[in-house]
Amino acid sequence: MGVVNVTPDSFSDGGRFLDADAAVAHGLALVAAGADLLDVGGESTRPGAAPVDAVEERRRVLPVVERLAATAGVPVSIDTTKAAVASAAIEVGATVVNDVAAGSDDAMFGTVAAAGVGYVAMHMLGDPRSMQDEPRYDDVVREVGDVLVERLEAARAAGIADGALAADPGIGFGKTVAHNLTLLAHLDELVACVGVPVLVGTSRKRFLGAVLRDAAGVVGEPHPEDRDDATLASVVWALDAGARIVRVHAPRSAARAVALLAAMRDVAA
Ligand code: PMM
Repeated sequence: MGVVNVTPDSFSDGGRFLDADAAVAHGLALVAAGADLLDVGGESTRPGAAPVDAVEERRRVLPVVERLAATAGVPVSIDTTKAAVASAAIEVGATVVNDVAAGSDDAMFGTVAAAGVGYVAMHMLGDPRSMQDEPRYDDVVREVGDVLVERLEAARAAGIADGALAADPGIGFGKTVAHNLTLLAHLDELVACVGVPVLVGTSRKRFLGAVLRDAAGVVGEPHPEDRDDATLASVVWALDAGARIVRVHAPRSAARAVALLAAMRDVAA
């Protein structure tokens, strides 16, 4: 899954693709680099980010979703927590809703069920304004798994087909560096627990910078765009643990890792 952020303030690429033409060109470049799915978002979820209203979010994303859905040749997902934005994006061609709030908008599950599109439920502790204020868990793997199972059950009860669902532990969303590493270390358990395809988004995130800060040959914390090699290591780990979708800013190396793992699995089978 390649990331197309149409936002002024995303942590890694904020402001670069705010113009629709630039966002569409970027989406097409991600497909050329190997993305099988494009995720278009119009509201930054970086820690402390200010919320965006539905009118502004639709203004940002709809032209991009419409043009990519018509021309990219891969499915387009809409990264939104708002049913009104999801519904408008579906009308112009989105076939997956990527919801980092996992149905906190009461109308979300009904909207997705009525449209018959795919749905990703992601775990977040709190909301982007407060999620990094000392997040606490007794057992992060079990608690994230329990919330996801409950959200998936609610989604099914609202009429979303089982085959349309995916789940995501929400790396960086209300988690410390240790929580993120623990979730990845035990990702195989989460995969077994949720029973639907798992999506993982580690790309360029701060926990990678925090780990690299102390690593050999690195001076200081690398900037987001200098975290792609660490992203690749986490992507390979996640895929090997059973993740089915990886959400990345630079899909070329991830697509090659997918191909290599598939070849090795064929031989191992
Ligand atoms: N991360 C971000 C945004 N949306 N969606 C899912 N399902 N999983 C994620 O980990 C995720 C997401 C934040 O990254 P960005 O600001 O670079 O898009």
